[in-house]
Amino acid sequence: MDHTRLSKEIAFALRHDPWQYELELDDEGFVPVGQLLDAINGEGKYDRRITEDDIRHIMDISDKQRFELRDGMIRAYYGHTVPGRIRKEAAKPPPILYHGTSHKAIPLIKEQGLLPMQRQYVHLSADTEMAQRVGRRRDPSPVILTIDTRAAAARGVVFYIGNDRVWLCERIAPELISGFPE
Ligand code: HQG
Repeated sequence: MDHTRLSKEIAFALRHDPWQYELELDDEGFVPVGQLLDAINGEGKYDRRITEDDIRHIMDISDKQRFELRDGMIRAYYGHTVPGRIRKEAAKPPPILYHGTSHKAIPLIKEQGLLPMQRQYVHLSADTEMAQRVGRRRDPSPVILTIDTRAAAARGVVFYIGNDRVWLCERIAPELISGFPE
């Protein structure tokens, strides 16, 4: 049983293309876990039937908190590209948040600020270790930008909780970002 493949497939279904699985996300991004399992099992891609225990196992062994299981429902905590905004909980973030990105993206970020790009929200990290990890997906030696969240909030930026290490927000103007390389 390939749990990494299953985790990627569940992320794909819950973040990007629920319709392919005949699923409909509610306004917080939840679907009934039974419907998700039926859809995946219907494809017959894995060497046996997938159960809720497989999902719990993925969540236990994962390096990141990607999914939430609650009362027979499951959702992705962050990463959505589906049209129709997933409702997130606004909250007060720590004073500094981080964003790990590639050197290549820096000229445009300097000009435009951080934009959600394909996703619904800009993703920020609560600590530099997570920002490094996010940035290394795109650059072996990523740039770690820092955001003064109090200054941003004073300028009207609303922050939302993704998981315990990921925060979400709308665009961040360049003036609110520090840490650009020389
Ligand atoms: C960059 C993964 C040009 C931005 C991760 C990033 C995270 C700009 C890329 C989560 C820009 C978007 C999200 C601008 C931002 N011009 N480039 N104005 N503004 N960018 O993947 O934050 O493992 O959509 O810096 O770990 O990298 O899938 O966002 O490089 O938590 O669970 O455009 O996804 O989680 O890339 O990653 P993404 P992200 P999972």
